Amino acid sequence: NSCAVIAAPFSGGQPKGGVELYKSFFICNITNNLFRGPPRMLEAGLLDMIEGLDWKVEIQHNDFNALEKECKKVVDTRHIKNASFVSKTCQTIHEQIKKHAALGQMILTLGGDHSLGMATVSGTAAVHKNLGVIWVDAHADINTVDSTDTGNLHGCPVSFLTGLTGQVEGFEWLKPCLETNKICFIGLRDVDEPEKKILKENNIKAFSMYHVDKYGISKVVEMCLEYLGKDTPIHLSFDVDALDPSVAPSTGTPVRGGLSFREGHYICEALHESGQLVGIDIMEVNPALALSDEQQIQTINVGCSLARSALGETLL
Ligand code: DIR
Ligand code: MN
Ligand code: MN
Ligand code: MN
Repeated sequence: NSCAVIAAPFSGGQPKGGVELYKSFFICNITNNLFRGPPRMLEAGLLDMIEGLDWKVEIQHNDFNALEKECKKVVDTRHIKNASFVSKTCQTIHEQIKKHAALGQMILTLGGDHSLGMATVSGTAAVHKNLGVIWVDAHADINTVDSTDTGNLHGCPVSFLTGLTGQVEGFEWLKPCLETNKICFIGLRDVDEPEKKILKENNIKAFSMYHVDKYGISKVVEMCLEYLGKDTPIHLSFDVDALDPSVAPSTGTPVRGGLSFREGHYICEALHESGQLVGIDIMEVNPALALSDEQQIQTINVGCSLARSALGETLL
């Protein structure tokens, strides 16, 4: 069993810096001291933990600073922010993922903001035919370039993947790769009006927090698996803002009333157990937004433990 870890330090899909500080993932089994520790602590964290779960680990580092400077010169397409930077970054990550997935490797991408979902899902979809996606998020991230109010592309990846937004200038490399009946949402509670319309009109499977409360998380995951099909490869795209802010405070757009620590981990454990997982994203961990060291460590740790659960860590 081999796992490619794609480190994607990228924040161009939304306005808040810090989400590109992916290195925190590698120094995560931590105390305060360790977090502030020297670079040799790098890779002492999550990668070792994953190896401990019997994966052969291959790490793909990325640095988008030069690309960012280059893209700053490009004028934005209409009101869409950083379109060029987002597109070029996503194309790079897409190619990396396609390469690793083609080798039969499990893909774990550490964001970075959720505009990277364009890259991760399209990357695994290029290799795994008939891919299904479980998108765990407070938000539906399905705004089109016409419906987006903020112009932030982390609110749009699903409309790009499904082709609902149509071909966008500068994103020619990204072709629709996901049918609208091959995605399930879990955890929604902050969905824009146009997004609600898009979800309804396209009959997209979505379990909001209301449904999590109503059915319980195990039933919700079971319904997702049934809906997508028992033999379909599955990509889990987990935005940590799906978790309640008391569980994952250090993220760009926290929304109250989210998944508990266990509900979040249950999703990951159950999907691992299904044997259908081919890709995992842990997105929107932003160490820079914490109000305290404790919040920062808590959020980084929860990102790491979600990843471990999806990679097979069990409680017994
Ligand atoms: C909002 C917020 N729907 C937007 N989206 C967020 O900007 O399109 N996604 N926060 O994570
Ligand atoms: Mn998201
Ligand atoms: Mn979100
Ligand atoms: Mn987001």
